Amino acid sequence: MKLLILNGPNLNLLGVREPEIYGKQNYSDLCQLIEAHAAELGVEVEVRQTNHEGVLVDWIQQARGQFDGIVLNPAAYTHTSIALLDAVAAAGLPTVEVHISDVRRREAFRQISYVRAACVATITGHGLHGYLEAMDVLIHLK
Ligand code: CA2
Repeated sequence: MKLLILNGPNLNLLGVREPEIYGKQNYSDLCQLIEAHAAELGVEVEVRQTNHEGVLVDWIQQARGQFDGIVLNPAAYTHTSIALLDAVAAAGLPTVEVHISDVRRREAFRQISYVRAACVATITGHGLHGYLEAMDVLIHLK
């Protein structure tokens, strides 16, 4: 089994600013946590981050036939992007939406998630551990 972990804009800044919202661990720590969990689960994993919406769309399209599931933190594009919703729906791969912070307890504009409609689950507010929980969800689907 091979999982694709996708991160949207500004998540490369983890640990650099706003530790009260996103924690003190940085993006490299996140990658290491994911890779260690993948090794425990005995699955392959690829972790990517981009600041560009179209790049996320390209990666989701290309995942079909290459990966068995996607963990997606679209960051701010969660709240704006119908293109990502369409890409996830078209890819036909089980996709779990993850948010580090608890978006349900934040601003009104963060209450909308377009991509959620095409996802098999959403994990929000569990910090970096949410990515590991999302991987667990995907491996138990098969
Ligand atoms: O809680 C999450 O994971 C979010 O997807 C993070 C996004 C935010 O727009 C979503 O509403 C919720 C923001 C990612 C930016 O991350 C930063 C981390 C450290 C410093 C600055 C930004």
